[in-house]
Amino acid sequence: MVLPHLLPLVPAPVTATAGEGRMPLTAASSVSGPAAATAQLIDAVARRSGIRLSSVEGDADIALRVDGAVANAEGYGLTVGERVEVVGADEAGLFYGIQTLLQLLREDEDGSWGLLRATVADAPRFSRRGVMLDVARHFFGVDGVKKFIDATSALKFNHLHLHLSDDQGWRIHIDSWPKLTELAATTSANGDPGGFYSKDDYREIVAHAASRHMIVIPEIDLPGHTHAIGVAYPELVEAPVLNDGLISESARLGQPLPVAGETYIGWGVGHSSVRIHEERTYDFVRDVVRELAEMTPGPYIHVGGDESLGTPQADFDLFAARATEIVVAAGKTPVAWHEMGSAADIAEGTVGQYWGNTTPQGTHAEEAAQFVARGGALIMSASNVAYLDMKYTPEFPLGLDWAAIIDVRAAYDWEPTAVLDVPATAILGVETPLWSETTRTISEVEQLVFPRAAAQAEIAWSPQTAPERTWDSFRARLGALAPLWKAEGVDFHPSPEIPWSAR
Ligand code: TNX
Repeated sequence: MVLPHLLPLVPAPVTATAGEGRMPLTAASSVSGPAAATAQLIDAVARRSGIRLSSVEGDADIALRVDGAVANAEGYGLTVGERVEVVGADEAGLFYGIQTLLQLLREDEDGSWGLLRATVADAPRFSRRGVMLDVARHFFGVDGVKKFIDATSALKFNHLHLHLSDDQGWRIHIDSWPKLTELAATTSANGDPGGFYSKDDYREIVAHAASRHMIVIPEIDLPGHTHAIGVAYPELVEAPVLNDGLISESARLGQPLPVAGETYIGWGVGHSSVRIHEERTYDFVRDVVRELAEMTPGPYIHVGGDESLGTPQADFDLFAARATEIVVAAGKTPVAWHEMGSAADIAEGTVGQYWGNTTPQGTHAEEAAQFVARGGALIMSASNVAYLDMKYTPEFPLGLDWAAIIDVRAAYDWEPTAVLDVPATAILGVETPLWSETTRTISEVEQLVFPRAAAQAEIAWSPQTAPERTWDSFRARLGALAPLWKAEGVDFHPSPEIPWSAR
């Protein structure tokens, strides 16, 4: 279905009115405004169209500016008439206005370029619009992560959660515990090559994210998902607990079982735990959190807490209280997967990340509610809709299927405030995670992430009641992103649910 007057914008803006025709864009077109924003626009237009806009002072065809009088944080106004004006409420707002402008840039049948005439006023529904990249199961280098930042920030995501450690590898250099990256970073899941970020690498990622208005949230997964720590420092980690599920799943997949002190390359979960009653464990956590805090300008440090099946509940409770307190003492806000809500004494203000089903199972909803009761809030990552590592179809070559098969429509069709029985104000927003058991390259990551991340971007950004918040509208608008992704070399999955456009 073609909707002629539908502006091809994802996520849908608060208000957008299409004007008549296009404003031509040529090599003679000029742009003025703040240096960073101007340079980003010029480069993106050049990558897409080959046209290199000239940067001028004063009167320009495209005027970019920041004006504090525009009300909403991260908001912007945009008009394309005879000229273009993009006004951000702040620098982030200007950046998002530019992303919208780039979606209005279209190629004509004769190969000429123009900007669709439009008037847009926009601001986000949720201040938290996150993506997660698991760099532990498979490692992705700095350039790959930067590309991931570019493509997700273009959809107006503003947080990047990096899952920096898991059973299969430790991915960030820590000066006070150097064997982590010396001994526990060389391999990935399936025995694939590993890797790690030096502190400079990490700072480079943080700076690149900041230039795209994304806050990095580093995660060290504790007290479970810690087998790799024991490869480097055996005294910190208990012997693996081999539960029946792990044994049968490993046999089914033909994967080895974890062996204490040896690199683990399978996909099993729930077998590892740090030693809860050794003070040295807390020296370790304190040092790691301190070093992470020093190089992380964002306010959060994520301490994991998921699937600690090998940690007795009383020990888990004790650990959760101490680990979240250590983060607070380092001057940061702790974030944890929702299971940490099973512990009575998590630090006040800890943010929970809900990864259960949209119909909560077992004790998941209670655990999530505990964060709110302790003065914290929640990030919604419902696994049966927002997990980017689930397959699109049962036959899709990449991804897992334990939470659901998630086609684009299923990814689009959920409401983050309707999952848990907590006040709507306790929901900070959405995070959509990519776990990397099956993805070895950024290109494979992109096939799972795009287009479904665009569905989560719209859920997180667009007003719930906007007229364009329908599947029919979304799929038509989404299809128009194909030429943008092609220009940026994003290896999106051309799902047959979507009418992909050529230009
Ligand atoms: C569950 S979701 C996990 C991860 C796996 C993922 C695979 C969560 C907090 N833990 O350890 O990678 O499933 O989909």
